[in-house]
Amino acid sequence: MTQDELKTLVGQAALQYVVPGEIVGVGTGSTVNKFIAALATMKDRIPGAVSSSVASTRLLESLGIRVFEATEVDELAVYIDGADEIDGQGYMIKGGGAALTREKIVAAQSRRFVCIADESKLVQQLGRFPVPVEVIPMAARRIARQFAALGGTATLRQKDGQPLVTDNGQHILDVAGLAIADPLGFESEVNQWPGVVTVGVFAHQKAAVCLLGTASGVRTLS
Ligand code: ABF
Repeated sequence: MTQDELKTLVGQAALQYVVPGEIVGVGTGSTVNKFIAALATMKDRIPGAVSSSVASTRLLESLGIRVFEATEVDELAVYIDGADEIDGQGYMIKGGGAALTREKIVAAQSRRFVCIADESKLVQQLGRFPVPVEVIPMAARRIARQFAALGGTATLRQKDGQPLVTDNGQHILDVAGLAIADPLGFESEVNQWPGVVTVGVFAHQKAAVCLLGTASGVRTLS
């Protein structure tokens, strides 16, 4: 099976976690796009979705799925999103799609995080994928030096020759060279650095379930 077919497989498998009658939290990325396409087949059984990005909102609405603001909803039963890396405990690196801040907010609002990914995303230890960190621009250089002290190399993410600007008007550092042995501790520490908006390690908001697309079908890690 191609990677695209594996994404379709887990996107469809995630439908079983959607609670009829309840608003569903929806993430961002190419795997989630497959889930959104599958979700359209049951759109009459849910009131709608809370979305983590402008891109997902557009796709949801184009398929006739109503999108609610996060502020209109108290709690979500489930949040379904992809990852750049996930380990056997459900800890993840996210943010390759630049939507990490809203993703973490919607994840925190949800009782259950269901991660959907192809098997290439499963790792023993987080850190091979550069960790995205959304930062306030005026703090970016100092934060890069703080990562250097931890052995990481931070690069300001660019788009069309300019620093990428997130949906929240901030910048992103991609930090390579970190071997993250303690995801909870790492997330807590970096969260305290002034100017950090969101660190792309999701340990406090880890996945309760991961649907992993493999050549032999969907493997469920929980
Ligand atoms: C989002 O999309 C991100 O947090 C992660 O960066 C990315 C995964 O994208 P894809 O499914 O396209 O690999 O979930």
